[in-house]
Amino acid sequence: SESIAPAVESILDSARERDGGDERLSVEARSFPDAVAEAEREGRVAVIAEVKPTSPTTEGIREDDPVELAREMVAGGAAALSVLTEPEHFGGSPETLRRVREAVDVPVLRKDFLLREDQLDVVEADLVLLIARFVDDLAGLVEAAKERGFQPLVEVHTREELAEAIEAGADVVGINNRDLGKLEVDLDTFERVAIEAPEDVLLVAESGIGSGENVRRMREAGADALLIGTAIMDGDVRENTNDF
Ligand code: IGP
Repeated sequence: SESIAPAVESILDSARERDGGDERLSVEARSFPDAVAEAEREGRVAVIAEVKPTSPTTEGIREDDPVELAREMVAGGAAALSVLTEPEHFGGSPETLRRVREAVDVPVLRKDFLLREDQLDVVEADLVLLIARFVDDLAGLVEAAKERGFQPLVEVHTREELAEAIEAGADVVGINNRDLGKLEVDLDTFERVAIEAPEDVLLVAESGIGSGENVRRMREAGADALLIGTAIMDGDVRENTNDF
């Protein structure tokens, strides 16, 4: 198989070690498709704003209070939030997600490297990220997520992975512009992969979006929603997530 960046290997090593929950969760998820439709009705681009204290491609740790940030993001027009729960490489935690979800009323995505069913049972969220490249039994994990009430957001980077995601029953697909092999961002990725997506799938453009030009480009290529971390965390567009 293709090579994976050492940083990502290290993330996966710790993800395999991470405990699951003892008890199967049952969540009442806030509807992501409804949140996207509402944004559209109100003439806003549906932005999933990400609370990401750090990452393997970020220098230093952002000290902002995640709950404060989350409130600002929603006040600024974010249709949904994404909260990192990976502790060792992204500075996240399940507790942060719990506090953020309590403080806002938009859908919240759990951003992590979930590999097993029991790892779904760690904290309630509305959406859970499942990365096609890393999950062995994707259809099984999609099903397990749905059984608990989560809306799975299946992340892909290639056309082959998109086909796998659809086959596995994904209704929401994130196309990651960042290659987890080289850790490089290329917005062509979304354009290349999105043309293969069935009409009824909700498409999220992920990573590397930091300008109005980038937003327009992803929208034109068929993005229903945009996942934006760095540009918002660095304050470029925090006050108004739609004002690039
Ligand atoms: C956000 P950016 O370039 O706006 O900060 O990207 C998001 O797409 C990125 O954080 C991400 C990610 C992931 C993080 C995409 N897929 C999987 C951790 C795990």
